[in-house]
Amino acid sequence: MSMIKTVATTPIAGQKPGTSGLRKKVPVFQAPHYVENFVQAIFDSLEGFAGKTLVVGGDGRYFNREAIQIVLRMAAANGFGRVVVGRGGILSTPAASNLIRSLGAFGGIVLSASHNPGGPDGDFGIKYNIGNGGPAPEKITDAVFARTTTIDRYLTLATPDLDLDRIGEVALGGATVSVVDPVAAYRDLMARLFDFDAIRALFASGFTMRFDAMSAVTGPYAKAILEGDLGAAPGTVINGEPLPDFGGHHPDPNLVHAKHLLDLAFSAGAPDLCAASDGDGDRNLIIGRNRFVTPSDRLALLAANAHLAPGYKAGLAGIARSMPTSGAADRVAAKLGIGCYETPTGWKYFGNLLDAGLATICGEESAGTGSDHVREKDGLWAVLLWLNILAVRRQGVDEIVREHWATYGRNYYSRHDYEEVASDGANAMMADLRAALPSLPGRRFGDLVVASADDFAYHDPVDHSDSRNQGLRILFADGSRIVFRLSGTGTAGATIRIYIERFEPDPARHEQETQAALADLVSLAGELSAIRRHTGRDAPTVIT
Ligand code: VG1
Ligand code: CO
Repeated sequence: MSMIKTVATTPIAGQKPGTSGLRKKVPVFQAPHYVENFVQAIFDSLEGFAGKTLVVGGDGRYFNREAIQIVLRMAAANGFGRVVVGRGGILSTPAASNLIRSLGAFGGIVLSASHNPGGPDGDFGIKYNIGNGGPAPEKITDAVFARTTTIDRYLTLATPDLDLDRIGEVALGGATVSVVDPVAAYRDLMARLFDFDAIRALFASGFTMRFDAMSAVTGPYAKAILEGDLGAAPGTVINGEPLPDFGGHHPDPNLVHAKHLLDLAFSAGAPDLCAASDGDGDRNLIIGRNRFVTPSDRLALLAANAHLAPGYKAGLAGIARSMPTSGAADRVAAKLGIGCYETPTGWKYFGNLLDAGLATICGEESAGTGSDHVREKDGLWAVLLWLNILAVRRQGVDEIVREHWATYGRNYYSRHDYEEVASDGANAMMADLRAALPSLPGRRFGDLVVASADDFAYHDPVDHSDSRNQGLRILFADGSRIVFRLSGTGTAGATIRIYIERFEPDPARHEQETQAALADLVSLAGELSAIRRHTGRDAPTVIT
């Protein structure tokens, strides 16, 4: 048995987990002791894992393999009994969540910066997930951060790198490392949730699809399930090999970075469905022929139709959405007579609601949708649920969306991001706006009258914890909203997100162009925040 090494270290600044773990540029993680400090801070913040199992895997981005070797040695040195790692160091975020749950593991470490670009100058990230398979709650991330500021040593082993490409078990110090097929357990889970026979019949009837894995982690999963199990034509999955730099692309399945799919979906001879997922496999993009479906509408549509899939045939216990996500899902919950929960941004806030059986389906406007099958959002799951619904309803995406709007009304929705602005300007803008909130209710701007304005705070109904300062909301009398938030996942400067929503009940007015439908709210958002003055920017960098 190899000797455990205790290495002296000193705190390194800036190891503060954000919305979804710690995210920084790759060179930051490559600095001496940086990864080790953060991983030891995680282990020092946990209790009772001696002899237990840890799941480890990542999205295959640059530095994934190096970081995993560090984590494996440290997990063994810190006393975990078993470490389960995906072959090649690969595990999509939802597959990691599933493995933690199905193995009854103590927790897991997921190496990913999600939809952020990869490569030597790209981003990297480390996230800790707890035994329910979900992201660590604030209580733990706060403890981890506190520990990074006092840490003075970490534990590791003096052992050579392990071969991560061969499935099997190998001893590492006092622990056993199991290298497992990253796809198998996830594929079995999907087969239990969805009617694979019905989806196979859909493809056999001539249904066509394009799934872009964006050279990121979902390639192996999508090929095995869509082309393998479900009989989609070879070539349905494009960019299906995970690459360390995602082929130089930005693995974010939005209208900017997946514009080629939008163009395809609106071209002559478009496939019936265009879909994509992000770097770590937890986001989804859904575009029907001539119909883009907004992420907020995706949540509402899946919630309204989930009962058509075997895994949800008993109906939903409730629906949860992040605060900035549109209210489209609330209308579905109201019609179904089930609970509806509004949480801060970030998947970690859904965990308690799912564990307590209060919610079955959750979603965020940032293109994450998921259910109680794991404790992360799940890109391929969302695509498969769409396929199951399409297989049962035998209607096109566009027709289903229009029927939905006719039934519930349409929530016009858009997010405007101002990326990499100077932090001082962004903070000053938010501070000014926060100070102005109490003066807004009752004020009239054209047709818009402010009903209320606040800084969103969340009281968790399960563990009774409180989270404050989760976004500035301005709510109007007609149900429209403007929300301002600073991103917690960026790695350079600050990113301001402005979320704009307007509800339109009249079916005769459901075919407006989105930005046109929201124009008055967009200009009011600019006016109230003085964003030009604070950031020097004339326009957002990304509109989704
Ligand atoms: C963004 C999204 C948020 C999402 C988070 C992680 O956070 O807005 O909805 O949960 O990314 O997504 P922020 O703080 O930058 O707005 V992923 O695909 O990284 O796991
Ligand atoms: Co992601």
